[in-house]
This record gives sequence, C-alpha cells and structure tokens, in this order.
Amino acid sequence: MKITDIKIFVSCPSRNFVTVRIETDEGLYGLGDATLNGREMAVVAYLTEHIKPCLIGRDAHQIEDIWQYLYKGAYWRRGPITMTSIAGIDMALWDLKGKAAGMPVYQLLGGRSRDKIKVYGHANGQSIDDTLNHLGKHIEEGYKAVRLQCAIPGLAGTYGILAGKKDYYELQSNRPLPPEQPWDTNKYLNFIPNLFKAARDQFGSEIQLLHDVHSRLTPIEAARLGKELEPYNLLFLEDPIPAENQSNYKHVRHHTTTPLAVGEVFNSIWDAKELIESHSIDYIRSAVTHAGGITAMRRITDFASLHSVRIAPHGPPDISPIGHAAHAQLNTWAPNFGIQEFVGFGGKAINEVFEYSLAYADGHLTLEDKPGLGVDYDDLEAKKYPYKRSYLPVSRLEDGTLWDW
Ligand code: CS2
Ligand code: MG
Repeated sequence: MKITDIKIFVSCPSRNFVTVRIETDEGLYGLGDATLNGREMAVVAYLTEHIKPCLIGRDAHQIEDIWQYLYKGAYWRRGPITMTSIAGIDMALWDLKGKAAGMPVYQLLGGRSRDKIKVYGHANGQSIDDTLNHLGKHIEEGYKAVRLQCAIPGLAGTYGILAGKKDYYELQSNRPLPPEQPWDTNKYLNFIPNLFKAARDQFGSEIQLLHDVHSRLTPIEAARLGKELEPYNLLFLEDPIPAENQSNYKHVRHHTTTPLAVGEVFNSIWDAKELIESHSIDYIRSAVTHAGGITAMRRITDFASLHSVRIAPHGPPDISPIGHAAHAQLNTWAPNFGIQEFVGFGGKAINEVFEYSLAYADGHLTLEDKPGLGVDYDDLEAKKYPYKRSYLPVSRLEDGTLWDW
C-alpha cells in the first residue's frame, strides 16, 4: 500500500484544527490530528515542507519504520512542532492499517481491556456557588469525576473558567494577539481549599474531584496545596508545577498523598522518564496528538505501567475529534488506563466537518466498532470555516513580571 499523496487541512469549525489525510494507491486514506493550539501554521509548514516530500512512495504499512525515520532520521529530535507533525502522520497510518485489516485500531494494539472509557468533565464558575451549580449539573448528567476551577476572588480573570461564557477566540476577535491575565499565588492558595471543602460539604465523598494548577506554583507551594487538599480526596492534582525539572516533582511528592498528574505539554517519553521511573506522579497526561502519535503513546503507556502510573490523556477542545478517537482506541486497549478528560466536541460546525464514532453516556465514552480510528473529515464543508489566528493567554504578576503557565 503505497503513499501517493498527503493533504494537510486547516479549518476552524469553532476551534482551529490541523488534519492530515494520507492517500494510497489502494484507494484507502487515513486521517490524523496535528493540531497544536496557537502554533497551527508552524505544524502545517513542517508537514508540508519537511515531511510530505519524504513519504510519497513509501509503504504505508511500515508505521514503525516511518516513525523512526521521522524521529531519529530528523537529526533535530523532539519539540512540539516536530512531534505534533509526526503524530498527525502516525495516527493516519494506524487509521489506514485498521481500514486495511477491517479492524478498529484497539484490536491491532492488543484488543479490548474494557467496555467503556471513564471520563472527567469540567465544572467552572465565577464563584464557589456558580462552580458547585455546574458540578451539580455534571452529576445529573452522570459524570463520576469532575474537575473544579473557579475565578480567584480579587483577580481580574482566571484561566480555565470561561467555558459557557466566552472563549479566547471571542476575546481576541478584534486583536488576535495573546491576551494577558493577572496571577497572584497567595490569593490562589488561600482560596482553592475553600472550593473543595464546599464541594465535599454539598456533594459528599462519592463524586471524584480533580483540579488543574496550570503549572503556576513552586515545589513548596505545590506541596502546601497538596497537603491542604488531602481531606477532600482528589483523584488528582494536575500540573502543580512546571516540569522542565523532573526531579522537582519529588519535593511535592514527599510532602503530600494527593495524587499528582502531569504531561499535557510533553512531546516525548523523555519528558516523563524520570517522573515515571521515580514514581513521582500517578497519572501521565500526554496526548496522542502532541507526543508523537499512537506509536509513541503505546510506548509511554507500557513504560508507565511498569511503574504503577496510569494514563489520563489530555482531552481539551483544542484536540480534534480525530485525536479524541485515537485516545479512545488507546484507552480501550491500555491495561493501565486511568481516566480520560472529555469536555464534548463544541457544537454543530464540528459535527458538520468531522464524523466520529464516540458517544457519551453516564460518565463514560463508548466506541463504536469501525475499521481504523472510525473517523472522517469533510474537507469541502471545512472550507466554510477558515483558520483564525489565535493564542493562549499569558500570565503576569501585579508588578508586570511574566509568570509561569
Ligand atoms: C487544560 C487545557 O485541559 C486541560 O487540562 O490544561 O485547557 C490547556 O490549557 C489547553 O489545552 C492548551 O491548549
Ligand atoms: Mg491541564
């Protein structure tokens, strides 16, 4: 099965998505997600200029060799642009292999380990009451696990709580440059335990709760937060500190029994190696779309399982339904699956452009058995939704100092 063409599409049916379509001489095509939020066009250039010309004419069945060729063969290894580009190609090749075999990708990985995929949703609000109302709605919809984020009193704007009100695309409609948000660690640390206390007081101990720090703390601050949240029994505390220094997680770990999760910005197994080997974390949150595809995530998953670490793939709205479908295939197989982040697919336009065989019910996703990833992409329909330049915000302290993500 020879690769005859590789098409790269960019569209914005509510969010920007980069979609890879590998075409073959057997008439089959495979689809992959290569979306990197805020850096979409850099990935498009890498795919168009540096990957596509090297792959035309190769055997689409040689997934491993193509992965090694794009990773080891590039000389300049790793990095988000390279690894997201490799991911788009790798996913499309797994989709093709599944279609050629007449089997869903999870069968090729080793078969089904579970019937359905447990997910966590996001509850956000401008106040504790607001956030708890949103949590209540999730519980009514059957969610067994929910992430809580709340506006920090005294801070004008908090990342992650805009859902249902505005998103950054709207915020930027007249000025497509990175928005800026204030950050104050003291206000944050003094407030967050109150949110979780209120949630447990109102909803009891059954519902699993999570929280995302977005890497804003130092190790000792994260240790304090982890300790103060222990009475509220979180499923995990996500990205408490930046992870460039993998050994920093040991400090947090040694001070608290709150489980820790990290990995959404990782782009290779090497970013997680020490964290996993030293069992400094409980969940690895890397995404198929950003960590080099299914081939790479299968390796990360197996490596993590040796160290009692479970996978909890990053599932934001800035991963396309193709990336979510790849996660569903991986999660159906992975013996050490933990939980999947899932906030829905954001509406009508997405559903006109993408087809996928995933359905939410009662706190879980189920995957319909279809060959490959079980997805499709309508490139003509997608033309109605052209790319819109957009950025994630940056954080600054009150005195103007640029702060960590
Ligand atoms: C978040 C994301 O889903 C998460 O856990 O951290 O919203 C993240 O900020 C975005 O995906 C960045 O593109
Ligand atoms: Mg996160």
